[in-house]
Amino acid sequence: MSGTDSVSRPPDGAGAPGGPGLAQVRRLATPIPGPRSTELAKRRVNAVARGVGQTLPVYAAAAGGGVLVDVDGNSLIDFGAGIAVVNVGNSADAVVDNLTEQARHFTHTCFMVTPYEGYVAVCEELARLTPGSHDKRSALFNSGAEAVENAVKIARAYTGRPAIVAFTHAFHGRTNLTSALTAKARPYKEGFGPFAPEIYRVPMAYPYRWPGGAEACGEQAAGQVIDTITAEIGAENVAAMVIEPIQGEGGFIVPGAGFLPALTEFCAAAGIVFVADEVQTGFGRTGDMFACEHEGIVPDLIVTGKGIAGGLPLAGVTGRAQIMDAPQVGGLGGTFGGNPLACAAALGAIATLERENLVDRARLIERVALPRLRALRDRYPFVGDVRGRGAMLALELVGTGPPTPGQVAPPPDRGVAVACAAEAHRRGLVLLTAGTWGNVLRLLPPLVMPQHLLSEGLDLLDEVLSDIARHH
Ligand code: PLZ
Repeated sequence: MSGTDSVSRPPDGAGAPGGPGLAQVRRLATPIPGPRSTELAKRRVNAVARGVGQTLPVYAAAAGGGVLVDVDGNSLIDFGAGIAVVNVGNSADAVVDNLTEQARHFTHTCFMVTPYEGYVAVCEELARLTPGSHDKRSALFNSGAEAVENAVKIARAYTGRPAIVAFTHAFHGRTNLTSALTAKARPYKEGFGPFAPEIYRVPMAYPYRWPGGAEACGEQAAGQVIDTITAEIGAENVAAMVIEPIQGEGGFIVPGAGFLPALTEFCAAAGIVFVADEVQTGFGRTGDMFACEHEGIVPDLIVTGKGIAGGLPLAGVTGRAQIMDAPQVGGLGGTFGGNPLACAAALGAIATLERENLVDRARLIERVALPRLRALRDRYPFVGDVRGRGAMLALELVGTGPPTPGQVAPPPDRGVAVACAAEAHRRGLVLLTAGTWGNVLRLLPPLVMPQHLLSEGLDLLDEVLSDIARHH
């Protein structure tokens, strides 16, 4: 049921088409959700499996810059960027131009059948942009999860070892192997097992909730990780350690100082492939091109996705040539991996990131937003922690009671996070939650978001928290 009577076109004046030219204003034309979104939600119930979640009940019609316009003509401030994907904004000019140009020439040949330049060019860009000056190779895939799986395959092929080490609060995807790497049971794992074997979980250095305190967190957690690997798993059995340099879905956890360097040093000495999952943190999001740079660490393999291609499905594994070249010829691939349209979009997105200095823009977003978030923490007792880097910032919301046994911080309060997000949505602010306990509000604006929208979004967040505080 599409065509001329489609409800997916915004009403006149709603601002379509999208892209950077879209009016950069918040505007509520109807209650959220409006009638057209409500109509689509009814169709959805009978067509889409209920297991596929949704954050906001509004249906998108156009997006660009810092706004998302729905089918009822509401223009919302976008603090989500499609979960850290449209760092360069929706329908960025260079992405659209490259995409349409490529679409006119060919849409698919399969890189494993007859290769094409775009794939090679993206791999060259990945070698140039990722940390480390060593000789690198890349392989391209369709999703972050698929790329993480391939990083594990590559590390096993290289080391001949079975075990993989992952962390508490980790998220690496929803396929069987990556579900095994992912920490949180509900909604990701419950009912979906059994999961892939030989996955071992060790503690993430989570400063806010570390029993020994934030100061000691990095060093103590690294000590525990190394001891567990050495004494219980056996370092000689471990192919790879897979870690997000700043955890995303787990709650924007920035590991305690010294944690990541201690782990890379240990892995290098033990012959363990250190895999940085930069799917959420990559491409300028944290104020560096990659989050590892801030720590001064050079991963053996780096997994990218999300922000790489301005919204087209593309992901990659990049790393040391001798590790990447360990799998036999034909051992890596897939029908669509490194699709020509996605590669063309990626080259446009990367050019945009560099031309518009969007890595610096992420730092500017931090400079503007972080002090305001800290002021919220000082004002509202249910804001327990403020953290993050660049345009990847979060508030951890907590109850006011005593810490749960074994915890140093107050108990997580998912209810208040859900209430804040829902209230933000009603006011026209796309705001996402995260966290093992679902109690984290996360800010992931497109890096191109204009200053006035960033400020207005922060004002709205403040209003929301003060409203919630009154009823709390
Ligand atoms: N690694 C660090 O953040 C995806 C997941 C959304 P895919 N994060 C958003 C959801 O609820 O499924 C992610 C990530 C990190 C891997 C992935 C997986 O990337 O492209 O979603 O497969």
